[in-house]
Amino acid sequence: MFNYVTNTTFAEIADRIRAAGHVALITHSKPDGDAVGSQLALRRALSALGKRVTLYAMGPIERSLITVAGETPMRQAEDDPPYDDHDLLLIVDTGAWSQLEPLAQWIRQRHDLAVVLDHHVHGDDVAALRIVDSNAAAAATLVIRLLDELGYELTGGVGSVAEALFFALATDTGWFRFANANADAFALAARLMEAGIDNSRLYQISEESFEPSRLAVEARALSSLEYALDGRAAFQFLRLEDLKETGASVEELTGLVNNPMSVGTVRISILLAETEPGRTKVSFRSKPPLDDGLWIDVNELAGQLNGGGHAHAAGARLPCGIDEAARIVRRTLEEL
Ligand SMILES: [Mn+2]
Repeated sequence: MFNYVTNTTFAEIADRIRAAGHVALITHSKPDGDAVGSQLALRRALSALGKRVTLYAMGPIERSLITVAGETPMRQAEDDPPYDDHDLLLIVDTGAWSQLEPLAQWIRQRHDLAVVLDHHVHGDDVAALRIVDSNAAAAATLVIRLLDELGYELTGGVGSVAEALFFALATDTGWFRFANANADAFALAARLMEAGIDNSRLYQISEESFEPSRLAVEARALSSLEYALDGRAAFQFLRLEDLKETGASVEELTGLVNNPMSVGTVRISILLAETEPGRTKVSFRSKPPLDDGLWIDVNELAGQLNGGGHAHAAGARLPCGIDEAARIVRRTLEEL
């Protein structure tokens, strides 16, 4: 397997940025809050430093992310292919070809110009230079280190760099509840709040701005709940008709996998959603070990299904219907 480790320094990346004429900002398709927040922070900061920067997005973008983006321009890579004159590609929050698919071929031809900033355990040789820190709570904590290296002075307020970084950090740590919310994460949060961000505004944008269809599909997911392994595993199932009848989109399923974690016995929660006929999206969450030492590395579990993520939050996509997907996931879980 490719050795996905750091091979450069923030200082070297900062030099590359200083020397660059036109920077491309890239993240994984179907971006989450950390992905877009990290891109927005870089777009805003590098522009303020006088750089020409283009931010590319791929796949559907949740409405909350569009709200946070505000006036900052984002270019949909599928509709508007990248410019030809980029001399630096900054890829954040992923280093995996499977997550870069719409731009993968384009990036492959520019390997020497590409730089990755990532906090995932696994990745591919997508870039000549890379910083990988799986202890980082979010890609945003790597972005701030790069901005510090560039001497960027942090600004607050609506549409600011601090706001984008806070949104990234807060969403990737489940608003500072998950196991990845370490001391660095809280220290960065404090620094961003001192720069002047409205955290309750961001919370409302992220967690309290859904359509009624979200609650309707959440009710469906909860009513499908099944326990396994003596109550240690929780499964939720969303079928095609659940999405159709509630009018919920795939983006509205974000976070539903967390609900069963409120039950004490549950150590792993799994949500299976058939998003298209013959395609099932599987989300995994696990709790850090308590005294019993029992825990499941869901990154490893997802990896066996050609997916990935983090030790406590991961996902995979299976090219089959939900019943077959459920059989495969149960079998893989039991083997672990
Ligand atoms: Mn992330």
